[in-house]
Amino acid sequence: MPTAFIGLGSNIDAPVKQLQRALSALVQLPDSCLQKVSPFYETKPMGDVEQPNFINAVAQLQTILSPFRLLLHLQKIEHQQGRVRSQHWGPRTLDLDILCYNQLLLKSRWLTLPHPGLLQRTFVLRPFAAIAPDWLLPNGCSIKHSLAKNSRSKFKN
Ligand code: ROI
Repeated sequence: MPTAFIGLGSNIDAPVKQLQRALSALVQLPDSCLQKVSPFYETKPMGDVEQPNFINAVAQLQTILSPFRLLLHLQKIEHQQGRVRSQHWGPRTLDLDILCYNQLLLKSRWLTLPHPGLLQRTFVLRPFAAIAPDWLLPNGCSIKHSLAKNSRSKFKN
């Protein structure tokens, strides 16, 4: 079965509860099995918008849903938890991103895999490394190595 990693983030309306509720929804996804969940991390907001700190985590899922089916399910969960797409890079009740789907490289209008911001975002790499340090990205680099490189980089969040 393919393995997918999902990034979770929230910074309004009780963020920890939002992530817990999202994880219950992930448990109930069809044709899928939630395998691991990272600790929750409080992180400084990336971007120039003044807003509350985020709670971020990463979940590992085994699934036979295609990446696009999985994306539709995640969007439904975001919607059920009150996500409205308002301000660009502004606060959000729940963000669910597919970070990786096996070693798949994909560029489409709806979905880019791995997630295009993955290597720049410490708030994603740190929880990812907590559950799957040796996971290999399509570029051949492990998550723990990517995190180490990110920590040395000036262009990070
Ligand atoms: N910043 C942090 N720390 N965590 C996020 O999940 C997050 N998500 C976003 C923006 C607003 C870009 N900043 C973030 O969408």
